[in-house]
Amino acid sequence: MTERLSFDTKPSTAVDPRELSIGLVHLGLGAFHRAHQAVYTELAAAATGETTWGISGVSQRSTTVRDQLAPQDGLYSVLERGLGEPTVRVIASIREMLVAPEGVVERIADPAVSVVTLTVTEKGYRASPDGGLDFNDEGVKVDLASATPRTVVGQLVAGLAARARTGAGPLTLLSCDNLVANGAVLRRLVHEFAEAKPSPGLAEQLESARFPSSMVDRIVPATTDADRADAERLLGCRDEGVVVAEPFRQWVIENDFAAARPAWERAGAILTDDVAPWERVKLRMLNATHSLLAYLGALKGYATIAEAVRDEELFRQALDLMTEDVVPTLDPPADLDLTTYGESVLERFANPALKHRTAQVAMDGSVKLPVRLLGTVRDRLAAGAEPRHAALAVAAWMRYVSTAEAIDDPLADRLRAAVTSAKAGPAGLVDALLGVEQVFAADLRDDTTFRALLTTHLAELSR
Ligand code: NAI
Ligand code: CS2
Repeated sequence: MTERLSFDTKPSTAVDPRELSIGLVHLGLGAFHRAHQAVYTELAAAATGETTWGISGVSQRSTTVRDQLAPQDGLYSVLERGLGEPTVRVIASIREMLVAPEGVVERIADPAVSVVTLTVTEKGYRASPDGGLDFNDEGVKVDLASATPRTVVGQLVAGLAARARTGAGPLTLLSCDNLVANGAVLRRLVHEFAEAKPSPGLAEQLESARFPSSMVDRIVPATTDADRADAERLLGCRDEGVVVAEPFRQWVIENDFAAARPAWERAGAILTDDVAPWERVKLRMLNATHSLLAYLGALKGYATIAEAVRDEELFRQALDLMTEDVVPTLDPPADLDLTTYGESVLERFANPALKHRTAQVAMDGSVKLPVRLLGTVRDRLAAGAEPRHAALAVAAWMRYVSTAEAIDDPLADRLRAAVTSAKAGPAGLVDALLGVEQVFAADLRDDTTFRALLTTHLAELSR
């Protein structure tokens, strides 16, 4: 039996985990956090010598990650897969693993904690289509009446209320999810929940809280057994918590904090007053193209993004989406060349070592499409142009959900019902899915140009 990664295996880490105290809480202890923010936090601590930025990581829905890391003293590795041989780095910045709701509110209320970061997936925010809190969400309804919140927004508000009671000081809540204006989204949801569940001092606590936006980028596929085997070979011991990532990483953070934070810029993060240009480029150029390749690739039988982008027709369609539909809607940060950026995105997608599954990128389309594709559609229609390539990506999603055996999506039942009730033919299916109001607001549902583009593409895809 191979020895497990732990303090006893004396791995070399950038910081000494035994010296770290907890100063951060992360909600959504998934693969991406471990390959991105936790890495930046560790490298920043190594650069500054600060020992107060240990992370309390919170899993929201399962004990898996805690079960993986607890026997390893919280240690895990990042298996970096680029064009050469894979490399592995052990990360020590996660010093506590919680499983919600146990201990979460108490840790958020800890006066030593000054920042909460989140990667709880787009669906974890329980927002309604207009961006407000979905008060019809079962979890939200329960939490408004419960002393033990199980939703992310409920946990955050309970933590803020506890800080108000104990005078634990101001808090920064930093979303690291792929959402447009993720800081403003989170701020609105937290405020609306707090207004519906007031408590003494909470309003003042909220006034002192900050909700900076951030753009995050690193391709982190779900870990496989083959990844664990490679990590074991490179580490010389077993790491059940290994995460896989490409070499590229980027983090652009709005410089708006309520109190102290790790010196993430010392690890290469960019602190700026305006994240929006960075975020718009990334969500519309990278994530939209990712979705196009995921749906068209899956429909053509490709299991991975790398296989899909090596298909000449799909490569062309990805390039056309970026250059013809997306670029005209962008106002990029100074000195960011969009042609070079687009080429780099396709090169990253083509990395054969990552084995990023089309099915993983294709999941949760009902919450991803509005974020990464429908803004481009709206902007091009408003400019009097036909968003042919963005419409192709949406049509491919429609074909995908109407032919998939199982739909991995928070709206799976609603989508299945729409598909089942659709009138015959491409136009019938387009109308049925355009009628899913959580995805398509009335302006797009009723747009004849968009509907015609979708119908033409869907007819082609259905041949
Ligand atoms: P993951 O599946 O490894 O982790 C997802 C985390 O979100 C888990 O901790 C899970 O408990 C939590 N979660 C899921 N549904 C939830 C819900 N309804 N309420 C509360 N918590 C919920 O996924 P991964 O790879 O860590 O990605 C998470 C998010 O990070 C993505 O959705 C995206 O927003 C962002 N991201 C991911 C990248 C990647 O390549 N994986 C890259 C850039 C951003
Ligand atoms: C992907 C993203 O799963 C998906 O939807 O498009 O997780 C993508 O890998 C990241 O945003 C890259 O930074």
